[in-house]
Amino acid sequence: MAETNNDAAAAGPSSAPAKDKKPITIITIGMAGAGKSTFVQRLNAHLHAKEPPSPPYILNLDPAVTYVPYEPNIDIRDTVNYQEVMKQYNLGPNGGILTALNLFTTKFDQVLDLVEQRAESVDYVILDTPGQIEIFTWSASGAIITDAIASSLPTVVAYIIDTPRTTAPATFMSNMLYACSILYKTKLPFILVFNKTDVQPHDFAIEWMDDFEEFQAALATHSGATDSEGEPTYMNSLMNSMSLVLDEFYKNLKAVGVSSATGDGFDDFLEAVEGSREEYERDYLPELLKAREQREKVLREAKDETMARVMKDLAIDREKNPAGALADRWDPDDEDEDADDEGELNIIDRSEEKGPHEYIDVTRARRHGAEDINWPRPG
Ligand SMILES: Nc1nc2c(ncn2[C@@H]2O[C@H](COP(=O)(O)OP(=O)(O)OP(=O)(O)O)[C@@H](O)[C@H]2O)c(=O)[nH]1
Ligand SMILES: [Mg+2]
Repeated sequence: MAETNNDAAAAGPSSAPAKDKKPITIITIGMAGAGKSTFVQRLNAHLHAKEPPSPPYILNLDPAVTYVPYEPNIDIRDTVNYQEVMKQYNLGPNGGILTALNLFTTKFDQVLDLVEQRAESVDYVILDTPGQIEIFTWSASGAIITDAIASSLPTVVAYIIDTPRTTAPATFMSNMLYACSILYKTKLPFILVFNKTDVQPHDFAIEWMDDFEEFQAALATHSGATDSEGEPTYMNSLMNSMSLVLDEFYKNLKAVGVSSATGDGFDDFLEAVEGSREEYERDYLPELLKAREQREKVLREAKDETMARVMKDLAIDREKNPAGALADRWDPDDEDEDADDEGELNIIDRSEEKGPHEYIDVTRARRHGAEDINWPRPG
């Protein structure tokens, strides 16, 4: 059953008291099948059931999904037809999703306008991203969407993890490394959401994150930890060392366990989101403003420097050759017929070169009509 999120209920002025806080954006990211869409559905239901209800504003950014278990306020599928994009651009499924997302991103200013119009009446804006994680996390459009939204509203990344599928130490580590790469790429507040806790409780993960020795112990007992001579395998030593590095990364994160199936843990998740708002305002926002100011300063300086260099060059020229400077005036009467040819780039378009059958037949060339030469034939 789709959760209803109709416009009248969502964000109506009566549904939420006047508030001074901006809404917070939750970007759900996670491996294919981790439960992102189910998570968004459950979060939507949870927020509707709150006292007072707080219906969120939901964006579906997955162009290839056939069914979403909630009713999004903005759906990428209304703007781009992914099947058509595949056909038109001759693409496979991933290229199709990526191109559809790129096309949608070109209209993202309109999306932001719509979101900003609701800023007074909603507390949460939720983004559901495409199934293939890298399409969002490693594409220009994913970065543009993330930056655009994060520079206008407090934003947090909810990294959804398929807990039952991450119980093996090596899988756990690769999932955490992926999370780490997204954290460093977006620099946004980050919540690790261990989903599907109804199937597999997430305490093992919390233990491994709190104490790297626990993780190393799990690693040592896992099959394939030692080679035939009883020495730790190369992979095992590598993971051992990496667990020390990740220890630092875990300290900057919040981790919660939820079940999108039963609704367990969603209050904890919302609490972590509130903490992330503070983190955004404390860490991200000042950096964002600083980066913006820096960018403007660099542009201003580059412009001033270029102008100064041009003026200096001009002054040197005039000093060296005062007469030249006087003569160096543009005179419209002095225009040369051939002047246009000077400085012209001679780029050759090889596709326009003549083919063998198009060469002039010199045996038929005539300098004037009366000329009649008999070209001797060889032999
Ligand atoms: N038991 C259990 N199953 C879940 C939970 N969350 C999601 N699932 C199941 O996991 C599968 C994938 O869920 P989706 O929500 O489609 O996952 P997704 O990450 O959006 O998937 P893609 O967008 O296709 O990558 C579905 O069969 C869900 O029913 C949960 O908390 N518990
Ligand atoms: Mg999905």
